[in-house]
This record gives sequence, structure tokens and C-alpha cells, in this order.
Amino acid sequence: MTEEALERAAELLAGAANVVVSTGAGMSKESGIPTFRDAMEGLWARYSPQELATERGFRDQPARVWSWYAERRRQIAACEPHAGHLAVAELGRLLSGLAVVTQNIDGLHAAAGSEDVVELHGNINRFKCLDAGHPYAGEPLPFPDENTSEPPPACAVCGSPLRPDVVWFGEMLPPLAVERAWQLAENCDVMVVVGTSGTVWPAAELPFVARNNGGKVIEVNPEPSGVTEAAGLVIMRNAGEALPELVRRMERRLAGR
Ligand code: BV8
Repeated sequence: MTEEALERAAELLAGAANVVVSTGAGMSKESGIPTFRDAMEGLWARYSPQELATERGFRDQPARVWSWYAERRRQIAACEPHAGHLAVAELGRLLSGLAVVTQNIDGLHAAAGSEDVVELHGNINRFKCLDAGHPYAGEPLPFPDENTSEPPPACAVCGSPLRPDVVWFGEMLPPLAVERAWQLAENCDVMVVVGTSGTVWPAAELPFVARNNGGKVIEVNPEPSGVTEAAGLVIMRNAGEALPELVRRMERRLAGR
């Protein structure tokens, strides 16, 4: 099945003008960043993203939430884009009309060379202040010592605590990112959706938007997910295996023209 699915996916991509690659935490797993699902069992078992990745959580426990993000930043700083990220960047060079829409806040698509990346949920290495959203433009923030709980620094403009420039549960997504992401999904010929369980909304809606507007949806995920239903083609492989293979097949097709 995978062989045929890869061949069919390469055929669809080679003939597509507008392609969206839509990614979730599974895209970064082979770079060493645990998915949210893993994290429930893993290092975050003592943390609940639903509780801490919220404004309420931050206002109630600023030092704890700030340290949780600092620990994640430290982990991400030690990670590199893997072959799957590099394959997405290569796809972007082969197909001029390709854009990436990601739920991930780790910046690995840009680090791999993808130039058109829509960050639906922000970026863990960007900061703004809690009360007014003043962007932080100071020196790179140090990582606190492991397991210490340090309070967040204060905004230089208004004095309110700095927070990561990410979208917390219960917060609206950045309007410009939403507008672009839905416009891309509505107009794409093909959407490749990689490494998402399809549990977080409204991002989970994108593959359905693509399908409902005539786009072909290809899912890359070793397990079924909440978006499999929207996919006409499923490649049940890890991103780091499937995406480079997809690019190799596409390059062969494009060379053969
Ligand atoms: C909002 C940043 C308006 C922070 C994150 C309906 C409509 C609108 C909203 C809602 C709704 N229903 C519920 C809501 C509320 C909520 C929500 O969706 N809750 C869920 C839990 C039910 N949504 C919101 O609050 C959103 N805001 O809609 O505002 C509003 C306001 C108030 C009230 C209502 C509406 C904001 C959501 C954004 C939250 N911020 N991240 C931070 O990271 O700290 S979400 C975060 O979790 C990620 O960004 C990501 O989006 C999500 C995790 O999901 P995945 O990426 O899919 O990862 P997961 O671990 O689940 O799955 C990994 C997958 O990879 C698996 O399928 C696995 O099989 C696969 N995999 C594993 N290895 C590999 C692999 N695949 C490929 N290769 C591999 N090697």
C-alpha cells in the first residue's frame, strides 16, 4: 500500500500548482521534540498543557509556566531540522506555489530553509508582554537553571510580565495567519498534512477546508488521526522517511518530462 500511495502522491504533487504542507507536532518528533501525545506520558506528565498553556495558568503561576517554556526552549535549541523538514524545504524549491502552515512553535521549518511558513500558534522563541502585547526586542533571554522556577522578566515598555508569543488555549489565533492559512487551504490543489492528531481546533479544520474546496489531501502519519477522514490518500509512515521518498519520486517525475 505504501509504495502505491507514495507513487500516487508524487504524481499528484508533480501536477499541482498550489500546494500546502500542513504540519503538527509529529513533524518535529524525529528532531527529538516530544509530541503532545508523548508528552502526556513523558516529561510533561507532571504538566498539563491544557492547564499551563493558558492565560489563566500563566497569571496564576507565572514562574512555573515561564520555566516550563524555558525548558521547552532549551530542548528545542538543541534540536535540528530532520530529513523530513529538509524535504519540505526542497519541495518548496521544486514547486513555486508551495506554502507551509504549521501548528508547531519550534521554528524548525524556517531553520530547514522553508521560506513561506505560516505559524498558526506562534513561535516559542518570540516574546511579548502579557498586558499589552508589546513585542520583546531585547537581548536573547537566558535559559534559567534546570528545575528552577524564575519569574518572567518585565516588559521594558509597560512593566507587565513577558510571555512567549504563542497561542494559548482559549486565545484567538493571529488573524493574519488565520486569513492566510484558510485562503491557502481553500485554493490549494494538494494539501499534504503531516504529523497531526487533528485534536486542536480550529487548525484541525484545514484539511477539511482543502477537501471541501476540491483539494486532494494526502496524510503522512504512522497512525490514523482526526484528519484521516479528510485524506484521499494516507501514507502510514514517519515524516522523516516518507517526505524524502516523496521528493525523490517527484524529482524523477519532473526530470522525466
Ligand atoms: C481558539 C501553542 C477561539 C502553545 C497550542 C472548536 C473551535 C475553536 C476552538 C475550539 C473548538 N473546540 C475546542 C476549542 C478550544 C481549543 C481546542 O482545540 N481544544 C482541544 C484540546 C479540544 N482551541 C483553542 O483554544 C484555540 N483557540 O480556538 O480561539 C476560541 C476562544 C475561546 C473559546 C473557543 C474558541 C487555540 C489552540 C492553540 C493552542 N496552542 N500550541 C504551546 O505549544 O504551549 S496547541 C498545541 O497542541 C500544538 O500547537 C498543536 O496544535 C496541538 C498538538 O496537536 P498535534 O500537533 O496534532 O500533536 P499531537 O501530539 O496531538 O499528535 C501528534 C501526531 O503526530 C499523532 O497523530 C502521531 O501519530 C503523529 N506522529 C508521531 N510521530 C510521527 C508522527 N507523524 C509523522 N511522523 C512521525 N515521526
